[in-house]
Amino acid sequence: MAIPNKPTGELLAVRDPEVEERDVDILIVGGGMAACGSAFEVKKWAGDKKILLVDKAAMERSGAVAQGLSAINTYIGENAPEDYVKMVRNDLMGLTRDDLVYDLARHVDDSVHLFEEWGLPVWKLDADGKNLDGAKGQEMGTLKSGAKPVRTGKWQIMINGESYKCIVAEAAKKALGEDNILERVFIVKLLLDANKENTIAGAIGFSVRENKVYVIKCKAMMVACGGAVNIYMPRCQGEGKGRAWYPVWNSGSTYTMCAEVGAELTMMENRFTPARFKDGYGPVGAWFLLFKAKTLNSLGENFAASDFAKAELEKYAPYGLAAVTPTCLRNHLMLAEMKEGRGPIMMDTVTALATLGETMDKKELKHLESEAWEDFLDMTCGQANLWCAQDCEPEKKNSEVMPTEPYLLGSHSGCCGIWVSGPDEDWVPDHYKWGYNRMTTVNGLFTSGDGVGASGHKFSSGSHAEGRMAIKALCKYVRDNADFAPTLKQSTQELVDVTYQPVRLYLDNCKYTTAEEINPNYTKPDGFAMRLMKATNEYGGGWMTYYQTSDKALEILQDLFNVMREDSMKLGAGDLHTLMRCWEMRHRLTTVEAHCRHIYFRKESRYPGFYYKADYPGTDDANWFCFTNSKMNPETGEWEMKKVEHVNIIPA
Ligand code: SFD
Ligand code: AMP
Repeated sequence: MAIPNKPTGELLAVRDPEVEERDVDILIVGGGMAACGSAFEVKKWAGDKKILLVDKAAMERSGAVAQGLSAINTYIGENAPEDYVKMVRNDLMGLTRDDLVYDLARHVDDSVHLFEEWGLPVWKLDADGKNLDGAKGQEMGTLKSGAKPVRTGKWQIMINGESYKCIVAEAAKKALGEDNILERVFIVKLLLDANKENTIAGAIGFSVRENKVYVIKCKAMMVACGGAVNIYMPRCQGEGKGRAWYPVWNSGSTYTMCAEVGAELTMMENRFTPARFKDGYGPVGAWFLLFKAKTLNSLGENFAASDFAKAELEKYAPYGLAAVTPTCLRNHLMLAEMKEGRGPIMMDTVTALATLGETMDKKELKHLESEAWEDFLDMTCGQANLWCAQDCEPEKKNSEVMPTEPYLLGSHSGCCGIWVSGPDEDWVPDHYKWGYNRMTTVNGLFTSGDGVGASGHKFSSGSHAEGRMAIKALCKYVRDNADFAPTLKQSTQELVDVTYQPVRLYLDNCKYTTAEEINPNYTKPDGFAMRLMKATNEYGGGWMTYYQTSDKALEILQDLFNVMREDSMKLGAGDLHTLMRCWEMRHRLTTVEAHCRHIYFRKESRYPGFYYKADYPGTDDANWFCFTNSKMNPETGEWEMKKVEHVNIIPA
């Protein structure tokens, strides 16, 4: 249960928090799309096992779908799962795990059907092929009963999704039971077992609503804390600070916490640098696919169709020119125009709406215009605010699009994450599977959604489905290891000391200065965030250098990371939200360090448009058509990197 907001403002932290110890069989960390999938599914397979879900926020509006969404980007429907596998692989420059992607494709639609059953309005086509949204769409019947969705692209369907997350969370909570859920509790570390090597045994966290630390023992765990945001300097500073495309509250906890207990990471060099409406971060998919808009350079040219663009694509496209250009290469074309001096790049909303309007009456045209607004109001309302503030009516004025700062994620158009077992089936290569679907290389530790690496394009629906698949395998693991009794290595007091270390440091020193944020003995997370993001932006291929870096720049960055790691132990917190921000910064630091270590290791530029290595321009299939995996030693903190063979299970 969430503890409600207090009207008294921020709660000051105390030196010695209350401690609550929990002993459960199954722990779900996170409350987003994947974790809601797990929560919905778990009781079917867990029997009488004790289950606990812990979310740092309130599930109703937590994670990436907090503001809602206006499309479900993965619905297989009439398509073949094999084609979905090929699309994902092509979009991610050839290197994805076909087993994971295929497995997702064969399950994802069931989640979409459930969303509709729970009340999510899905747009439908009427008998004349016209789009019906809202209640009118619902009157056409459900997808499961054969009604046709409004497809934008081959895989995407339109929804009225402002309340998408509320709907999905309600079902998850009902299935799991409120008593088995802790909200507003931030997990800081996972814990290994004292007796059984490389085996998960628990986690620690703290409440952001009361001075309380939770020490949780478990036999198995599913961690799905989303991707990583604010690891690179956002383009918006002062005036727009706090605005980002992906959810600002997802701080790399998935990757850092799993890496710290020794889980192998994969493809951490991959990032998503999305093209978005400038400053408001409005997504572009609906404009390209639903409204059939084109982007224009400053000369008014549809540059993506030029000979220059074709030549650039031929240089990099992994399987030759495909029906859909890989996302990074679409960015590459835009960046190439900008570097040639032909920016800014504009989304031609005016022509798109006028063209669609040619076959519409006045009422239909008005509806079309309101759909353009609703696309943002349903999922990125800041962009609609910006249009108002800038006096922009999209039918009269075009809007600028721009590649944003980089994000790390494994569920959208990116594929960084954790190396997991695929399904235990005979068509899956041996080095892709070790018994339990979606289990990491740590026994009993599972992940899904943004956590699973080397796949991608799962989006909201696929993350939910993957959470369901992972928890089913997890339940089997718990049954197969019924006699395992988790034992923590550290005492409860040691764990509390670790969690509240920033509070103790603050309380010991805050009286020394008059301004509490300036102190020789501690630093605050705000300043630390600026320092981290300045370093990654300048040396790690941020927007400042047009996403370009080099081994030399990355070596400088690694030195900066080393000093920041020492200084991260000097983060101080006088209240509970600052304590959370301290831990978020520690998680961000390790995650973005892993990202940069991987870019350093891979001696090529696999994802032009997402990042470039100036010293290794272009792709080098002969040496690098493989996965790159890394592992942090949980005792020493040292990293090891290796190449892992890639297999095309489904032929190109
Ligand atoms: O327009 C801790 N996404 C889209 N998906 C679609 O299907 N259609 C779209 O239209 C999509 N678009 C889009 C999308 C996201 C965003 C932000 C925008 C637009 C503006 C992507 C999906 O939303 C995304 O793929 C899934 O949500 C990923 O699911 P998951 O479960 O991997 O992550 P989550 O939902 O963000 O949840 C994370 C949870 O973890 C919690 N958490 N809890 C405890 N301790 C910690 N340390 C924690 N750290 C995090 C969070 O609170 C949250 O509950 S469009 O761009 O294409
Ligand atoms: P976005 O709004 O950019 O997050 O994209 C939403 C969906 O549309 C994702 O499935 C993208 O892969 C897809 N998409 C976005 N832009 C294009 C495009 N120009 N061509 C094809 N697919 C696209």
